[in-house]
Amino acid sequence: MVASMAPANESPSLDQFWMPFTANQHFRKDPRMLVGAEGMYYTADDGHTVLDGTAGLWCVNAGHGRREIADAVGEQLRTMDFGPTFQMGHPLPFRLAERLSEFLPRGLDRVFFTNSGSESVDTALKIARAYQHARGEPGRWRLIGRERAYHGVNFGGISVGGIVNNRRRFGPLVGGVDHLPHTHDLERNAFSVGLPEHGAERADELERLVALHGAETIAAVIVEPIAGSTGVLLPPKGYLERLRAICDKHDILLIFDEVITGFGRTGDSFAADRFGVMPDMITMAKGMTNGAIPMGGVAVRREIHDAFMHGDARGPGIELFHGYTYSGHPAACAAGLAAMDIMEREGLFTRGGELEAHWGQRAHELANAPNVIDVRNQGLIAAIELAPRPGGPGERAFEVFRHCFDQGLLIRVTADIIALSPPLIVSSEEIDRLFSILGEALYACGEE
Ligand code: PXG
Repeated sequence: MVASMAPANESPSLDQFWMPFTANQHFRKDPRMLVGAEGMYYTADDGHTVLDGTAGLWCVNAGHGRREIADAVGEQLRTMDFGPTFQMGHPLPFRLAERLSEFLPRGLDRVFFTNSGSESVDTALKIARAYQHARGEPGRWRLIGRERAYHGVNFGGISVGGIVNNRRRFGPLVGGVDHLPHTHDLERNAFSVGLPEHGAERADELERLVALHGAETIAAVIVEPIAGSTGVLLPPKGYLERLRAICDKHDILLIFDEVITGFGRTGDSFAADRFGVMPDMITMAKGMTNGAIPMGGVAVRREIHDAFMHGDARGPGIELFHGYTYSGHPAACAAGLAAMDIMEREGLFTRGGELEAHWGQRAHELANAPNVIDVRNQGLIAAIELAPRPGGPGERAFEVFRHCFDQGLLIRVTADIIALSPPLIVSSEEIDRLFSILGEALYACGEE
């Protein structure tokens, strides 16, 4: 027998898999393994159940183990496992794009498929630059991102992103990029319920960048409506509106990265709807297939798409030289279609809004727990920010994470910020349970 063919129930070697965004050496000494998932719960390898406070990694919005998705994927793989989408077609991506357009903001109904959020971001940035060429403004190539932004890990995404660790060892990055300041302001906005009051004026920094670089050199601005990965940074009231107005004034495209905020997370289908601000493109992934099969996409305003569609429709000339082998993969599309059916049927696009008051109240009850310096919430998202331990940033939150896991709750931590984003099927009782375990953990880890 080949050595690697160990029986499935035997613990695997931890040596070969290079884990993403993980302290690999630390993990090997203290592994945390999940082996099953159903509804709101994971099962760990020692058999204990873990309430999923993070919808996996912000992706399992309709809860785990949805049979409908598994069946649709299985059936599709048996019918046609793979079909090319380069100069060929199969019905599923057409069907899924049409279905998505029912939930996307009006007018953003042309969809390019990718396999992840990172690919969606790089695709959107490329479409932005190519669009400026297509409409006769090739000088507009500059891309504006924002500090503390996460736009995935590909070169375009880390270039417009604003997380120093994601950038510092990978240079040189994509050229022609500048950044807006982030909007996180604990001095003025700590413990805001819902969107913070102060900071809309930070959008005016875009005017400064326009003055510095010239509007005629700027293709697009990309922001997360709510920055998720860097710890749930909410847009101050009026901020996104102002950004939209400045982009309009200078004819600059506005891209919302909705990889996290899409598919019901904020209490509406997309944050664009929740906040009533329409971007020109939306990047998406994660909840699109309920996390079951990797898939992403870029929704594009129709006029942007149409700007590429000139020329001779009878010829085989390619309008956009971009695409992935798996753009519109049949199994991913089948998962996406089934996920959209579930989301619609169970009212999950708006459930986050219905639960927001209870959710927010429970989150804010932790305001007085040890070391808590901020609590913030929106839709079914919350963050509890802790004061870093002097000399040991990130340690406190990681201890809380470890404690919660042992007590049967999965949370996400980034530096000393705890981020919460449960599946949208969560019940009121499960919300109470989640915050009760977290509260106990904050007290248990807060005694020093
Ligand atoms: N854009 C945004 C806004 C994201 O949040 C990506 C792009 C990249 O997606 P892919 O599919 O390439 O990973 C993301 C991903 C966390 C966490 O715990 C967040 C993400 C991924 C993993 C963990 O906050 N966001």
